Amino acid sequence: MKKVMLIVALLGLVTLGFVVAVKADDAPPVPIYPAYDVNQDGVVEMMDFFIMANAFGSYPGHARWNPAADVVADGKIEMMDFLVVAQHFSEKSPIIGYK
Ligand SMILES: [Ca+2]
Repeated sequence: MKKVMLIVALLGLVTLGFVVAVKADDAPPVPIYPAYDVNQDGVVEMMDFFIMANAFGSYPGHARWNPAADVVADGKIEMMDFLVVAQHFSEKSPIIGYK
């Protein structure tokens, strides 16, 4: 009887180890922030403006095009994108979903 209990206990540990190993491989969910948090880091700050400035005046296919900087999603990086980011400057971004 002790052998059976030992085998059951070992099988349980192996199963538990397998479950823990599978869970450890799961990547944590990545939060999604509003488009005005251009670099998606949870806060609207100067780095978002730097990214937008680098893409300013661009459009899809342009060498400096960065879709993340197209905050208003109209296919061009212009002042309106900056104005939206400016409206939220220094705010913490709310999480709107997960990848
Ligand atoms: Ca940011």
